[in-house]
Amino acid sequence: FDRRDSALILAHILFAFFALFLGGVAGLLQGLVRGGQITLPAGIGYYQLLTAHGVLMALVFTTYFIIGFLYSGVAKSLGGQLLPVARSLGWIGYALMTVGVAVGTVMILLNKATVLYTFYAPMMASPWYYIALALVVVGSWMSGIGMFIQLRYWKKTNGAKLSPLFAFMSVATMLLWLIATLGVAVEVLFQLIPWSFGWVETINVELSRTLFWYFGHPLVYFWLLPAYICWYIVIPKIIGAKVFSDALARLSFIMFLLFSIPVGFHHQLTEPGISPTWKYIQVVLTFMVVIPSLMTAFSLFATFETHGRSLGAKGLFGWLKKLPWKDVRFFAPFMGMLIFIPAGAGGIVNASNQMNVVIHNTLWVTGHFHLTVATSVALTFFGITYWLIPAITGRVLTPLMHKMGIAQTITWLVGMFFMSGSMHTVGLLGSPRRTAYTTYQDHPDAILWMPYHVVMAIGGTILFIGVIMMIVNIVMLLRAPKGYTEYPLGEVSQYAETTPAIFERWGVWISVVVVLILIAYTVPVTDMISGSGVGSKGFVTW
Ligand code: HAS
Repeated sequence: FDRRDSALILAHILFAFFALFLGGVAGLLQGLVRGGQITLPAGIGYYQLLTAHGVLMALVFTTYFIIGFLYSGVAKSLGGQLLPVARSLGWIGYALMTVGVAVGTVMILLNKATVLYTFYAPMMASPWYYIALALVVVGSWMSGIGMFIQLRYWKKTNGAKLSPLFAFMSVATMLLWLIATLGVAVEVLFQLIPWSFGWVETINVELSRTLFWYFGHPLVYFWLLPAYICWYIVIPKIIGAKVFSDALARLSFIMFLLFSIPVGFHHQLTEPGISPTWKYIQVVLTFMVVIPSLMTAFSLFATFETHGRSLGAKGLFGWLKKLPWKDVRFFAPFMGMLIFIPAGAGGIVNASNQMNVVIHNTLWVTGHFHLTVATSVALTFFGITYWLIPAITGRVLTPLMHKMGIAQTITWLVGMFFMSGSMHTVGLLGSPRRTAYTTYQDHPDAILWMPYHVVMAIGGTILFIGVIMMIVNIVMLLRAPKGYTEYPLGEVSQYAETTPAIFERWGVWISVVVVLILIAYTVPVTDMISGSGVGSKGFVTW
């Protein structure tokens, strides 16, 4: 790696883990409060900590890590180093995001932005908090544009050649992010900022939630797709196999681009301000977005099985024995995959209208996203870190680091088993999410929930130990002996079909996604703006 590229990538990765540490402290404390184990000193509020935890973990850790990781793959696969303009855009993006994160965190610490990570109106934060969010979004756009420019240049110099898979996937991920963030940008710029400055007196709550979830669901795929890049391209190389199918991998990313955006209403199924017809349409599209994950599962099983059989594995699951269990680069992401099976099944429960009524706003949902983003995605990101840091800093990944990484992964899994397991269970018993410690005047139901909340706090404490272990591991990676670590990029199997050229026609896919968004949102949003929708007929809309 060019030293200037390494600096840009490392700056993103280290900032991501700094946020993980701060978010971990907030998470530990709020978990202990909710479990009734501690009371907070100095006027610090439960919801304030919950906001800090959600923002730092779900928004800051992920976004910095993803941009750093994607920049590394784009540099590696498109010419070996970044174009000066792409690198400069990366740094401009980093600076804007970091100013935004600093201002936003100060606002949360001052208790002027205690609005949780979804910042739903009519809860109001300081306008500076919303401006900070806008800076983070604009900063991330700069980095996305940097990656697009790098790919464009590569295409120009390489003619009709198929772009490298990593670059294709990175561009699809950043494109998804760009289209998705337009929704939250409109919400922040045209609704939240004017309202919080007092320039307008009222805010259309239903519209603001809709714009948020237009962004909020593709957001979860913005977290997931970089993990899929690792599963599709990096894992085959680490286990000594080939990428099962380039075409299948690209198709699944295109499907994410198409179907992850027009589905936000599945977060709003219980809201009376949207007609059932539009909810139904978006739920159908939600089930469409499950398909690329099923394709991914199929592709991964195919990779593992064909590779295992080529090494002589027998029986239905004999291939499991042929996997490199002692290699943390494999172990951590693989555990992420394994957990994604129940996590994804939980998502399908959520998306099913009748079952959503049971789980909505309960701790089940918190359990769901701690399995998806905080386990499948986070463990994959941790697994990437073990080779990425030494690869860009010219150091070796020592056998001791493999052991420490595996110990960290197991700690994480144990903590999450207790925490997310009890969240799912107590959610089904009706315990609401986003609620500080209360026994509801000793109501028998609430008393029944208490032991689960204590287990959640125990799981959260184990996870905090996992965060500390990860930070220690990073310090050790930075101090490892000088040497070489491979940047593992898999090659496509010789048996795979050739990839159709249409997969690279970005104009076609962007047009289709625009049409789908217009179909899914035009009528309900027009209703919300004009006040002629179901919400205007006497229902409360928040
Ligand atoms: Fe979700 C709520 C539906 C996936 C994150 N989700 C949330 C929230 C978050 C979140 C953060 O429909 C809370 C938002 C808030 O604060 O209110 N989700 C889904 C569906 C999927 C899904 C249908 N979610 C995710 C992912 C996330 C994430 C991924 C983060 C990264 N979710 C919902 C719904 C709600 C929701 C509703 C709203 C609930 C409410 O009412 O509030 C699907 O994409 C899932 C598809 C996944 C699969 C699994 C495929 C399995 C694979 C692994 C293969 C394993 C191998 C290893 C090969 C079908 C690819 C094998 C090894 C062996 C040894 C066997």
